Amino acid sequence: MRALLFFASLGFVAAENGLNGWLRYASLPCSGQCRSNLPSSIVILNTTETSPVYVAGTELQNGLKGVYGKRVQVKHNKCKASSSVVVGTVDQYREICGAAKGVPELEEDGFWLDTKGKNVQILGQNERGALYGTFEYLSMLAQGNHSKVAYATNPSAPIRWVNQWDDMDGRIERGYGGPSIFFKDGQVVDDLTRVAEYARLLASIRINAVVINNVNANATLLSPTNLDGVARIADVFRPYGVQVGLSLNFASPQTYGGLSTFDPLDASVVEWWSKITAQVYDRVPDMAGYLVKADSEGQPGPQTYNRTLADAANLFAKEVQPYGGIVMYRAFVYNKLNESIWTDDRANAAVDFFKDLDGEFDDNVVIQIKYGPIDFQVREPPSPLFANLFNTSMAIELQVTQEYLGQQSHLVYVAPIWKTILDTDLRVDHQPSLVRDIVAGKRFNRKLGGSAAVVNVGTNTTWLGSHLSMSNLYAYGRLAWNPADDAQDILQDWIKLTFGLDRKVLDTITRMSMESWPAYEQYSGNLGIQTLTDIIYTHYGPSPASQDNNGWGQWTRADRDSIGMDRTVANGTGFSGQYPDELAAMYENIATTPDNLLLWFHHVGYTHRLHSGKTVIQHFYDEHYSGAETAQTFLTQWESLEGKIDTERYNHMRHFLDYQSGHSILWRDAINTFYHNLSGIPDQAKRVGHHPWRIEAEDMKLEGYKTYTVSPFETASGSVAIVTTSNSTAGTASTKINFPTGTYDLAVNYYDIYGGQSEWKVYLNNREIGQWIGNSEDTFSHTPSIYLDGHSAIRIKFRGVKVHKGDTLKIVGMPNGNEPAPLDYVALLPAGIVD
Ligand code: GCW
Repeated sequence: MRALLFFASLGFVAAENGLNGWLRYASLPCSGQCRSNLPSSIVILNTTETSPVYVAGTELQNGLKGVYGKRVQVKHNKCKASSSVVVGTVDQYREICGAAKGVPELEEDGFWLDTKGKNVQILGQNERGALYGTFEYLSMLAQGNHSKVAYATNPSAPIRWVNQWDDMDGRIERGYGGPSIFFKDGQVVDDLTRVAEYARLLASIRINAVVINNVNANATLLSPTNLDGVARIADVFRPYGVQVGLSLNFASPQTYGGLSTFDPLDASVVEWWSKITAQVYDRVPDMAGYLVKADSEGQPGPQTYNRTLADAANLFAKEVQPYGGIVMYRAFVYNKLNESIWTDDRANAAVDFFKDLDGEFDDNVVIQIKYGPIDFQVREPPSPLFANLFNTSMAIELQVTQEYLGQQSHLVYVAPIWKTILDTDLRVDHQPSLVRDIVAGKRFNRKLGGSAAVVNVGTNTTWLGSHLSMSNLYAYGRLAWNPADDAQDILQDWIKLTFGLDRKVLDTITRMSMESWPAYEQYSGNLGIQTLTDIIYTHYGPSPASQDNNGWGQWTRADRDSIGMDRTVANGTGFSGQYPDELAAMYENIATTPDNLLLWFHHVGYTHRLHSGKTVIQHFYDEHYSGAETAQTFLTQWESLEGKIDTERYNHMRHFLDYQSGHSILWRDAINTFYHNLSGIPDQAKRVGHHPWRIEAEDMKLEGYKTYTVSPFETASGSVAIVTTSNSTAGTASTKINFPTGTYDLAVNYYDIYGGQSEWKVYLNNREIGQWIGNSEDTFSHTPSIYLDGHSAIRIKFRGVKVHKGDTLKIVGMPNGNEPAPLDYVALLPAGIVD
């Protein structure tokens, strides 16, 4: 008996690999009233196995069995008097069961959920809605919520899409969860099991379409064999109510079709696209539409022929229109610029390119606009294009994949960023004009509108690369349906579904997640300066200098005295004037610009005083310390959940959060060192450049190791690291410890580069106290680097090491492949010190 109880109490922490995401249907206790509330049969009003309503029945059966251990029969097309759950469309219900009393008029994809009556009623406006309602009901049950409710809910907007940036070779651009679930070696994969599982996750958050290939599109997707593959993919998504869309390469008629031109107004080009479109719809009659990135970042477009972006969009719009398809045309169009021209500004591009075309797009064209004017940065104001198109449909583009936000190796709950954008009132014509109402089509009376998020799930069982990053996908779906929802409420539903109902688990993950974006902003780029990452290479670790002196236009214009983009009308790029009057006036003036966007809009001296009273430079220093300090607590907060979360997911996240705690220190030091060096202004708190508990590797006694000057310099402590002198024999770095006798955490900063897996061992007086392998390219999600830099820098920690003054510390590094066992420094940290 005791043994049984023991196992029963452990039941909820059985190992899990993340594959089921938030749809785990983990077992919950249920007796008495709870049991009698459970339906004893499921009535499904459609017998076609590939229909969403049928799928809903199977899902309900699995859910009731998983959560409450109750096996329930599915009955088709037989309305029962009581104690059943009925799923179908309102029309099916009327036809088979009679009047649908009390059910209000529903909008497309909307549903009615009633748990008050004798039967639970889940009725959709269409089949998709019925499936959404089923997932809603199951979400309640899985959260132990048995309340009696009766309500209808409708989507805020018809477009609730996801984009995948999957390449035909199976790689995913900016994907951190492994290779594609769709493509491999130029073709659609045979086994679509993971596609079905993705479809299920998407349906549960009410996503109605997925664009399966990269916007940097490869025309070979249009080959007959690959279109057959697309048809197979669409067949897998269809039962879940998810339509498939395709990204197009604008030059396809020429590069793939063999025509001499891809001019959108040329008759042969139009005809070519007609044929292709017919071939697509022949195989996928409900294809959602096309997504087009053109004239951007090297992608071909209409500008080659001096045609407008509207000419291009309308070409496709006319092709898909007879089939009911739409064209998502991306506003991410910009040219390379010259930084020495003070008035040049990439942020201006979208409005410059699109404003004058307002009203020229066909009705089934939707302009897909990234939330900010640059590119998914840690802080941006909303794109002013939202306030400049009145006769054109729009959708907001968000990014679930954390390209500029730690690439899933850092915990960053992104929904609060999206909320700051969606909830901004742009005051068009001095009237309330929330971004969320504009993109939903409500503000300017557009039928189409909504959102698209770049998701980039891969074949990893965590989908995105890390378990906690799945909150971002879940939140995206919830906000696409109702952008007025609260980011923390959404998060908490996700936590309960993903990790169970334990109060401490809920409170802890809530706190960590809600603190995560603010902390990341603090250590990666504050005051609106953007994510100070390496924009030329991996977009991951720190490299503030990479922003400037190139044509990409993500400039900071930092010099020794001052920093920031002057985007004023009076003296700068004029960007602030792209907003409606009230916002334009606010951003034009330093005094009324919020501190968190100061350097986005203004170029100021490092000693300029913020509203907070601090100087810009001191604010930088302080924020970086504060953000990194918060990131240390993510690890300890998570560790407080040991035993409350299954071992597999617990260990995985512990590994990631441990890494983040170290990498946040790297960020802190790199950014602070960089601006300290540039400005020459000391940190009032004397932290920057002072590391009393560190021993630099280059100061140790080296055998088989040599010094190496790291670039960018700020990504090594003291700008120098050490590497082995040969790529096949071990190097040794040793030193006598001069710190007081005591117990320390020993931190070692090293570099783990792509192309080798070195091994390091640490000894204290010849006693081994720890070892590790440079295999982070296999164990973490972010893009690896082949250099010693801010991406490859890692900190590993050995806790509670007893040290006597005068002990000898020795690190032996065995190089492997291209990786010369690099070391930066060692820190001996007394309790409570983060150096
Ligand atoms: O920021 C850039 C990304 C590119 C991406 C592009 C886009 C798909 O770094 O990888 O290309 O945005 O959104 O088109």
